[in-house]
Amino acid sequence: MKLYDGGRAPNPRRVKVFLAEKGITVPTEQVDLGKLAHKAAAYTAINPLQRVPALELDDGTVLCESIAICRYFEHLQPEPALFGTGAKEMAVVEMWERRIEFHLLGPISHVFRNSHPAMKEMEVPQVPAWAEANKPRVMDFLALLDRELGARCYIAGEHYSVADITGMIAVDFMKPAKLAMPEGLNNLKRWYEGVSSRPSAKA
Ligand SMILES: N[C@@H](CCC(=O)N[C@@H](CS)C(=O)NCC(=O)O)C(=O)O
Repeated sequence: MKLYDGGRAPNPRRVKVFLAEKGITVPTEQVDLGKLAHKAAAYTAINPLQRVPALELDDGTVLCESIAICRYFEHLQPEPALFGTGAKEMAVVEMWERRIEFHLLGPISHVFRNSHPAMKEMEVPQVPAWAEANKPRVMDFLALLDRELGARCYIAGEHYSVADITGMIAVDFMKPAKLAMPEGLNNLKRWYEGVSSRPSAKA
C-alpha cells in the first residue's frame, strides 16, 4: 500500500489527520505540487485527474478522493469511529461532512485557487471575480457554523468525526487564501482551539 501525499495541501492532509487519529501508518510518497509533479506522466498514470491524495493498494487498485480513502481505513479499522456509529449518527456525520466540504472547504479553495499567484499554473484560467464571489459565502457559512456549535461540542454532535477534520483543515486553509476569521465567532473559536490542539492536527 502507498499513499501519494502532497505536503501541506488540504486534501492529502485530511487523510493524514484521519490516519493519525486511527494510529495507522502508511508508506508515503511525496508528490511535489509546486513542481507540478502531479501533472507528469508517472503520476497521471496513478490518477488521471492529476490530484492528490491517492492510495495505491497492494492489488494495484488506486483509490482517489480523500473521503473514499478515509472510508476505506474506517472499514479496515473501525475504532475510533470517525464516520459515526449507528444509522442516525452516521447520517448526521455524512450530512455535516458534505456541508463542510461544499460550503466551506470548496469556497475557500475557490478563493485560493483563483487569487493566489502560486496557483496560476494549476487553476487555468484563474478567475479573480470567482474568488471574490466566494468570500461572502465563506463568511456566511462560518457564521452558521458558529451558531450550530453553540449547541454541541463537535460539528456533527458530541463525538469528534471526519467532519471536524475537514472543518479544521478548511479553517487552516483560510490563511493561504488570505481570509481573516471574523471577530466574535466564539463558539467556532472554542471548537477550533479544541480540534487544532489534538496531536493529529500536526499531520
Ligand atoms: N476531491 C478531491 C480533491 C483533491 C484535490 O483537489 N487535491 C489538490 C490538493 S489539496 C490537488 O491535487 N491540486 C492539484 C491541482 O489543482 O492541480 C479529494 O477530496 O481528494
